[in-house]
Amino acid sequence: MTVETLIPVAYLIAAVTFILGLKGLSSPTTAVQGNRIAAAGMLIAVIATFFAADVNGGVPLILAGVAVGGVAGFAGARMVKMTAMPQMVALFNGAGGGAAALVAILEFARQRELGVLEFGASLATLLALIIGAVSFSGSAVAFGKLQGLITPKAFRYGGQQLVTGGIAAATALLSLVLLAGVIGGSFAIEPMLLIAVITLLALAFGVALVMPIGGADMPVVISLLNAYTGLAVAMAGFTLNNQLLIVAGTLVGASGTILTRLMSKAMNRSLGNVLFGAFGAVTPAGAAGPAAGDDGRSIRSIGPEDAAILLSYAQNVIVVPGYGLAVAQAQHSVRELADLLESRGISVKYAIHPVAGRMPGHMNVLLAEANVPYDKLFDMDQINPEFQRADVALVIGANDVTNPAARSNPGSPIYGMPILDVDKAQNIIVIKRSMKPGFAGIDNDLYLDPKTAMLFGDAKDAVGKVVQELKKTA
Ligand code: TAP
Repeated sequence: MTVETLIPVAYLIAAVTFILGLKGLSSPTTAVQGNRIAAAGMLIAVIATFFAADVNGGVPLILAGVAVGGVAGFAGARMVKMTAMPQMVALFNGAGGGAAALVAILEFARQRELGVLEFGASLATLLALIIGAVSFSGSAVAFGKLQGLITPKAFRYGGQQLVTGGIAAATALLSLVLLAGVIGGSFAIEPMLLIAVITLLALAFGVALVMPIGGADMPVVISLLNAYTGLAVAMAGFTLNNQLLIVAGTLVGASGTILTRLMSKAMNRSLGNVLFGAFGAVTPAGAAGPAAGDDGRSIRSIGPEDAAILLSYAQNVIVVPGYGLAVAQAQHSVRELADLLESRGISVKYAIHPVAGRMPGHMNVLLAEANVPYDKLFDMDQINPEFQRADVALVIGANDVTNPAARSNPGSPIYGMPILDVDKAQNIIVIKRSMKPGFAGIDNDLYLDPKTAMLFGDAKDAVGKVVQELKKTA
């Protein structure tokens, strides 16, 4: 028995750990463990690959690549702010797609040189190349939009769909020409030239696909591109005859697809609407209701002292965290506030909207960081019936996910998106810095509700002041 015969066994173990890891990631209580299991599996897979016969001479180069990539990935992951995580995921994801495309190009060139090109493998190689290149350039645009390097607004022009469709059609046509050459054994056009043009077209298609999508939809797009990368990697697995790549790529493709569907569903949108619709592209002033004061209603602003009094008279408080809580890093102050209220016999629960923040599970991760017990976190469906019994709904840096226009205004871009029924609470305190809209760019009628009191300020600072005021009343 040679070491090489053990490689499939190592790959099998790795594949099992990936599945167990994914299972672990499905709950906050087991997520860290799931991540570790999958990472251990990946280590096994990487080590096993070094013993593959065809890696022979390349070990020093691979080690150099691992060192450069490892250091960059490690430093990036340590330095990135939680709020910039979607960009980071886009970047890593794009790198995966790009890698699959490069493998495809090199493998096609190698097989051609050896004269062993055949239809099945070439088809897989082409798919890895095209999907990988689309994912690479699409992810780069998504990164640029979220990082503010290019406009986060939807970029549109007349005849856009025709141009995008033309790029797709040209890619498909040249791919057919290439495959016909593989089948016939002779090429009308130099195949590596065809590969180069197909690569450029696929890169252009990725750009054309993501540019018309508004910033608010970017997390969904990143999840979709993630699924593409998985598919590209699986195809590269067929090309290289590597079972682990096929399994890992398929897992990424499937989980990315499921996540994309879940996110679209939470926003009550079809994937087609995300990709070709207008959400995040339009910011019609007042589309979600009158601007402050338009119809005689006015904003009621309070200070930390009033907020503390309101909270101290409550029996049931529901905290509604949103993106602003993440920006302010207010999770520890919120925990302190909740502890204080609970020590006085007040019930505190957290309402978690599936797309609160900027990435799936954003609020869960933040609150877990402050050791908020998981059993105090409630999904939208669980908590919504409880709002009418809540004495105070304390909205901290959340906006779109509380906007009643989603229920009542068919003209609103977020109409139909399920929201947290904050407006049903007896009293509402909203902590945010200004009257500026959230990510969807629309006004929030909740702020004009007579039951709503606005506590303007940075979330961490404002919650800290409320805690101080509460302590005075002890
Ligand atoms: P948003 O609607 O984006 O609102 C966040 C609010 O936080 C803003 O109105 C902002 O108002 C406030 N804020 C910002 N910095 C703050 C600070 N330092 N202190 C206090 N407040 C601060 O957030 P949301 O309610 O969480 O909704 C998430 C949005 O992202 C939705 O539109 C959702 O569809 C979209 N989205 C999310 C996801 C995922 S997976 N989470 C995916 C796709 C899309 P001020 O500027 O006035 O402070």
